[in-house]
Amino acid sequence: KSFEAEFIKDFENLNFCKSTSTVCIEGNIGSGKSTLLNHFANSPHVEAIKEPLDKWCNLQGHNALELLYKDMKRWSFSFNTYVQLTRVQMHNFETQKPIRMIERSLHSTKHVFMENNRRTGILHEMEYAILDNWYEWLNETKQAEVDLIVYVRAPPEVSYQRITRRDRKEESGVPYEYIEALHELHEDWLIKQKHPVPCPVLVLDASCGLDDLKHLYEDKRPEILCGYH
Ligand code: DGT
Repeated sequence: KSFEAEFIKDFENLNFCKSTSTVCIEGNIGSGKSTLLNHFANSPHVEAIKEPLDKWCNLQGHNALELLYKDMKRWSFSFNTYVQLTRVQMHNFETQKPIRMIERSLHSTKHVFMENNRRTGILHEMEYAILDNWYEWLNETKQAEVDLIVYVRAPPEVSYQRITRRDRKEESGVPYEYIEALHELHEDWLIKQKHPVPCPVLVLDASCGLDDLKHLYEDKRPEILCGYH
């Protein structure tokens, strides 16, 4: 009998795991994604998984993010290769909670960052092809599944102002034109849907101040948490 009870418990746990939804938070650099993640991080329903900036800034003693911005042409391929690995780890982070909330996804690495670097010639065609082959295979083998995208949408001027204000040392040389280009790529992907969008998109207007942002996130709690609140 106890075996039976254990079996039922395991089965319920299995179903519980399977019913975890992945919500990914997309938006430009400095748009307010971390504020959203922090806002919901304490909810009992949410496993909040931030971008592993610490790993990107200390990869066996190397600051990959800093190297990227110092010389994109030299480092974009290696940086994006490593980012792809850490993204897949985020998508597949095991949790018993019903919502796995992740900051960005494998899909924005492809449709925003890789696309930008392809267009500007920062990535060689062959480097792009290698990253793209990885992306396609990871996608086909269902290692980057997403149930909802929350697009934290801010004008590029607002994102740029926030980046300047927070003064992350690695981003000190990021030009406004880069933020503008990333904004257009988010718009092409998530609003104009010029590239495949893997799930429904909830668009949030994040052009307000940071305090108002928190109110906005609170108002949208039921949608963001797929009904759990
Ligand atoms: P937030 O909270 O909206 O201000 O977001 P951030 O700026 O903390 O986070 P995010 O994802 O926009 O970017 C952190 C840094 O990493 C930023 O300098 C851009 C860079 N980054 C993030 N993902 C990728 C990627 O897939 N490829 C490349 N090349 N860079 C990336």
